[in-house]
Amino acid sequence: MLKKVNHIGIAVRSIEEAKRFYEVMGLQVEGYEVVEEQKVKVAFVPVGETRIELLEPTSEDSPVAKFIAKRGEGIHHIAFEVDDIEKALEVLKENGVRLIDEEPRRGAHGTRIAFLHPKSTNGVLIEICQEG
Ligand code: CMX
Repeated sequence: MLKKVNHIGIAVRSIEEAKRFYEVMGLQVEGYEVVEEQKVKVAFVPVGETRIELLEPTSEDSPVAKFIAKRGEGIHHIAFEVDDIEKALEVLKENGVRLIDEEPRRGAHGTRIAFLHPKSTNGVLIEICQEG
């Protein structure tokens, strides 16, 4: 069902400040996009066949701002890529995994995404995503 880790989301106060570290490591920060409905600005840092996704809140009531206020900057979620997100959600639900999103929503760069509840996933926010 899962193809690969599509990206690892890291909550940061400022992408502009955070990106220096990745550039020092020889990586390129690209793909800036504001996902308005989730109140986040994202940027991608490709590395091998996966990516780091930097997440910066666009307002104080952004879920990512709340995450940073509660826990500080750090790993926010891990996104697994699937071919068929509806099927993946169906299988997860059938097997008792609690879903935050029953239906896929829009993610960055034309992806369709859904979050699983951290209570079902050992405290880690897991995203399921489908490209295109
Ligand atoms: N890590 C661990 N636990 C988390 C968490 C995180 N990053 N985010 C939320 N939780 C926990 C909460 O503490 C809460 O726990 P309790 O029920 O024990 O209080 C529970 O999960 C539910 O959280 P919530 O905020 O009450 O639930 P919502 O339905 O309001 O929102 C979520 C959940 C994950 C969608 C939201 O918090 C969030 O992070 N939204 C931003 C998502 C994002 O990163 N979007 C950009 C994606 C772009 C892309 O990848 O393409």
